[in-house]
Amino acid sequence: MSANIGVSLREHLLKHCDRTELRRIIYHIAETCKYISSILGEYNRKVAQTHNSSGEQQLEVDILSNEILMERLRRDTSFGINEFASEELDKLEIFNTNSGRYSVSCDPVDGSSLADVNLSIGTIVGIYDGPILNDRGGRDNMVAALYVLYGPLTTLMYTTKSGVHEFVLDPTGNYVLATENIRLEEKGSIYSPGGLKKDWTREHRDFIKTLEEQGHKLRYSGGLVADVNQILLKGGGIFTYPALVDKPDGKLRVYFELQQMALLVEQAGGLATNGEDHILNLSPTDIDARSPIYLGSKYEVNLAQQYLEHTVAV
Ligand code: AFP
Repeated sequence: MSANIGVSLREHLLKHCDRTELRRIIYHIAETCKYISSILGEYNRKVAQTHNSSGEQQLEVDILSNEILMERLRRDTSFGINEFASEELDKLEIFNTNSGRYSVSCDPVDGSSLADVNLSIGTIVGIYDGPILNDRGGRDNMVAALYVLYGPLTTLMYTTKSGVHEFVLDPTGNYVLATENIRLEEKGSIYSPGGLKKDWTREHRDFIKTLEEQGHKLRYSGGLVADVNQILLKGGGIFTYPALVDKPDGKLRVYFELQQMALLVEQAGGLATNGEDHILNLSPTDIDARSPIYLGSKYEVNLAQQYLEHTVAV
């Protein structure tokens, strides 16, 4: 991991992405997130009278951010985007661009319920070469993943499968490279547990107990982007939102949150599984599919797997 000051996002993309259309899509999304960042303060306490396809209460900022992202991508057909999927939409949108090569799947503002208490939230985006729903699984289907974290700083983390790189939005409104080629340690020192303890399975509870006995510190904000960002920048650890006794698929969505985070973490030398299989091997047919997630350093993810498969040496 190294700091490489002064490099712009446009320059970095030219070096790390040889696909012109893909570079333009990433840059356009990064620019759009600047605008989303500017409206968060105004709309962060306004509750909409609607619910998303998962039945969750929507906030004004969810709807507005989705509209901004979708319409700015739909308008410029030169990007060659065919499908657009969002956690805030009931169904997948087809942009009717016959030459459309790429698809975009996103959570426009993840963690929006934290906005009213000024905790960090983020936009999560995955870019696919072809349709989002197919039998290829995310590792082959996705060509880029990024998130923008709206915190004390606005930062952007991206990969086009040639490493993971962090940019900071500077006071002049430019994304400037802050950290290049982020790598996770084999074993970290923090964990994000996810879900209510009373709803954990025995295997998950035993796993978390072992992490605590080994001295891992609990770090959990309730915002996926901030919690994963901490693991990427603090050298490792594990984020988990497990299968719960009443929700065997957990809470988080495969296509809007988990594939993107899995690609970033794998590119940083980590692992992302549902406790049995790699997240990027999954190819559910339901765009709203959920999955348990164990994501982060290899030691912790593999240890979780041993507990979940009852193979841990006690
Ligand atoms: P919201 O988008 O409804 O705030 O949920 C955030 C989230 O989807 C994800 O960002 C967190 O990791 C997870 O939910 C936290 O869930 P719990 O509140 O159940 O811990």
